[in-house]
Amino acid sequence: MALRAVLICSAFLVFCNAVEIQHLGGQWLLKDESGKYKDLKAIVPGGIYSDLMDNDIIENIFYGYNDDVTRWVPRTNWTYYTNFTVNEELLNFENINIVFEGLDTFATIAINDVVVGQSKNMFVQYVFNVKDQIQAGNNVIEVRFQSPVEVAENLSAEQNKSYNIPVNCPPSAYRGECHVNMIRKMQASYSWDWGPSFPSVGIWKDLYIEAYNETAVRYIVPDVVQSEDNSSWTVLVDVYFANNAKKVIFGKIAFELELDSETVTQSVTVNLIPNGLNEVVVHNYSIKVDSGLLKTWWPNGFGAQNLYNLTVTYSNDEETEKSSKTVRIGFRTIELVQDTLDSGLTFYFKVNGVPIFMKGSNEIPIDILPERGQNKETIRKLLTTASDSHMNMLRVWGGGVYESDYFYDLADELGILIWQDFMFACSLYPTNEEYLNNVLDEVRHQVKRLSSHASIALYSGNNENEGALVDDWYGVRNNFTLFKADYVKLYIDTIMNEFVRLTNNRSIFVSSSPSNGKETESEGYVAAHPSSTFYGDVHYYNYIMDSFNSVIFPVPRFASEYGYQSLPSVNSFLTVTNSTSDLNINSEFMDHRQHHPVGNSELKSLISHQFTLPNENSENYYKAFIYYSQIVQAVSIRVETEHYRRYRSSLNAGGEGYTMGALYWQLNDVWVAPTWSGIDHTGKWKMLQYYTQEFFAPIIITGHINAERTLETYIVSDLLSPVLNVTASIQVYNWSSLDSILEKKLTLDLEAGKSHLIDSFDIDDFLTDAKCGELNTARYNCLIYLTLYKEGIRIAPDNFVLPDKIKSSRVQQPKLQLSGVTKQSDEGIYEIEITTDNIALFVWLDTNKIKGRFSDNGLLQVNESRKVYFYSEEETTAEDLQKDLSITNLLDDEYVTS
Ligand code: BMA
Repeated sequence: MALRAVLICSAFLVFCNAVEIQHLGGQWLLKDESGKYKDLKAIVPGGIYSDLMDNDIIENIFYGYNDDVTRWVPRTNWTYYTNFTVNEELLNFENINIVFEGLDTFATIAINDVVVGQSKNMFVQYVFNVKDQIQAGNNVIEVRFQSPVEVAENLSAEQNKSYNIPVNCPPSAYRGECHVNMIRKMQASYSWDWGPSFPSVGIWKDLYIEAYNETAVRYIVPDVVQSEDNSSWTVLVDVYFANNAKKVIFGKIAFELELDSETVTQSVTVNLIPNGLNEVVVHNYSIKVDSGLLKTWWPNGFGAQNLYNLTVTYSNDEETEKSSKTVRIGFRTIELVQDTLDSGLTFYFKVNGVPIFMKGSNEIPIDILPERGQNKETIRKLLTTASDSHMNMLRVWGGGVYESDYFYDLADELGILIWQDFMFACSLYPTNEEYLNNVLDEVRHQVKRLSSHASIALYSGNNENEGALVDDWYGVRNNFTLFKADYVKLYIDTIMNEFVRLTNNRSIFVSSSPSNGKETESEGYVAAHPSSTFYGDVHYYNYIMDSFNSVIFPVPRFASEYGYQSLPSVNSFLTVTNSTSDLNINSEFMDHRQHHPVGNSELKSLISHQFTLPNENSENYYKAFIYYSQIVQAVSIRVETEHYRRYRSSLNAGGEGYTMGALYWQLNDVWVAPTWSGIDHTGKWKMLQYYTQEFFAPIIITGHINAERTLETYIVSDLLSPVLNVTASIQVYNWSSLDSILEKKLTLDLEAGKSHLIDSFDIDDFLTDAKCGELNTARYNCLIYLTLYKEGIRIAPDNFVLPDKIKSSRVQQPKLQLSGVTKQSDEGIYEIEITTDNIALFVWLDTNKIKGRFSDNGLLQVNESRKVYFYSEEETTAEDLQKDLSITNLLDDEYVTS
């Protein structure tokens, strides 16, 4: 165990200048209640599954059917224990606490066999006074966890004495545990439609002893406000302090704000006593700074992410004790604009006064095991992928966890705005006093912890719970009044009111996602149609209709969720099974991993709209299915996202439009399985993630065929300035040739932040004129290809429109080749040349062993030669890479076997 004191206050020192912190993490021991397991090695912070895997008591839980095999783990009561020593000096402090940054979830903490505290919420920071229990020399600490599965069952039985609160158990396809809505723990840890059931227990974040005489700075909650004439900013700071035994804190607080070339320093003398909520706080301390001393913070793609340190230091009257904390702040304004339209209200974000279209995705927990969700490398990889893919917003979805400080720090640095849900999802929830007080503790800790981050744009009360109530997902219509009252009690009276008390900022809180925003409020917080396209945000899923056809998609103000499933690649699956027969969509294994009820048959039906699947008995069926599933996902989300982007500047005849956000479902994965993710659990990009880089590009050229068979071509620019004199080209290719047969060129100016309809014409007439064939068959023979250039430089990704379904189109088999691999740089970049003798569709490059990713993938190749780059994550050579590479396309023999 690491015994580290930050600064030891010694009796020999005149000035004891720090609160003493003694970390208790490191090597601990673990036992179960029955005595079967004892003195197992455990790592703290950590969690039960990681420790049991390390001790070889369970196998890799992510492999095979091990989620089923390990169901006993969370049904057992586990105890973590260790010894630690403290020195005499520490005991001299007037206040000695043990602080747990995260306990998952139901723990009783004993020091030297005396119970010092209990926990019941994994999202709360627990501080227990241990002054009377701790002794000089050796101490024993035990953290005794109760089975969360049993606690949830007991709480549900208790609740049922008054009335039942669904969801009780998840659908059987989830293979999960019941009653997670009774407890404050990662809701998805009991299973989800994309994830396994691993209800962990453990000390999942840091723990330490802290000792001080007066106080310690706990939280800094700044609010950054710009003056009306933009000439200055005021930072209004709330500082929260640790309580002390005397209940009075005297001293001085110094504020230090490090700007570009100078540091603003101010201080105030305080005399504080806890308020009625047992908080010690200095409210609204104001620091005014001239705008010339700093640069504003911008979201990714709009400017730099300038961040500044704000340090708050407490010192007691005699200056013998000090406690400091630093947060990084950004100077930016964020407004959620809900202005009146003829029908409904707008719903968009203005950052620094500029309307910004939000492009991004929904983040599910970094890992299903919360301790592994702290892994900085995983977080960095995920968030840099998001920023490299032009994302400017991620939604931290309400069934997971409030992520780590590192996650939000990186979001600040990368300019990724965060839509932060409170952790309630797809269920009804209790509202008894104990439960609500528990939620209040959570809101207080999390809002104070997160609010300094420049990236946080919006908080939402829950995921889909308003919709679930109104659309009666759980069959409670007869009790609607009761559950509506409960809904308001939890999300409005408790969460929202506390949020507003802490932040004084009602405007960045919506009660649910989806919701109708202000309209929901005026309907008493449970609107008649929470998914209305005229207000707020919308979640939209359609697994029935042909998803390559944009006319099926709604026209909302803001699309905060939409998605399609696909399967991870063959190699990713082979990390969790060694049998390729398991990879067949009809296998028992695939059924086990597919948690979305009827998901596999929906996948088949979505694929069959566009493709003819190979014979189910052919040996390559599983490969074809995996590949087709990724194409369908990538193209569908491209079509849907471009549809939303096209609507940023216009309304349709029904008054729908001014769409200002597209966050697809879902960014990442927690196991290898059929899910909605763009990045699989091994970190490998599916075709979708490659497409994301293109459909979220700052400028896109995009076309679609509407219900009247009119081809409409648009250019959408998110840029803050106009782009003059660009050349758009609409070309027609016959499927049988690399030479375009018609080209229509348009020269135009692009306005800033606007979607422009640049041309529209009857697609069948156009293709007939291009000599693709007779009026009623021309669409099978040709393809539309779109490019956008300025002064000879491509300024938007090339794009295409399919005039008909792929299975009806006369796509020809190309001779596709990997013609060469050359090393480009010592940073592991390799250039790959691909040649073809005909148009090649969905060209997919893959490596067998070497880890890395390509610059582009899933390509439509209309040129004889094309260059793609490989960014290797490991040492290799051009020769080895060439041997390891594979290339495939839609009409590869592997996929056309019958
Ligand atoms: C949404 C989400 C999740 C779910 C996803 C896919 O509704 O909020 O609950 O995983 O759909 O079904």
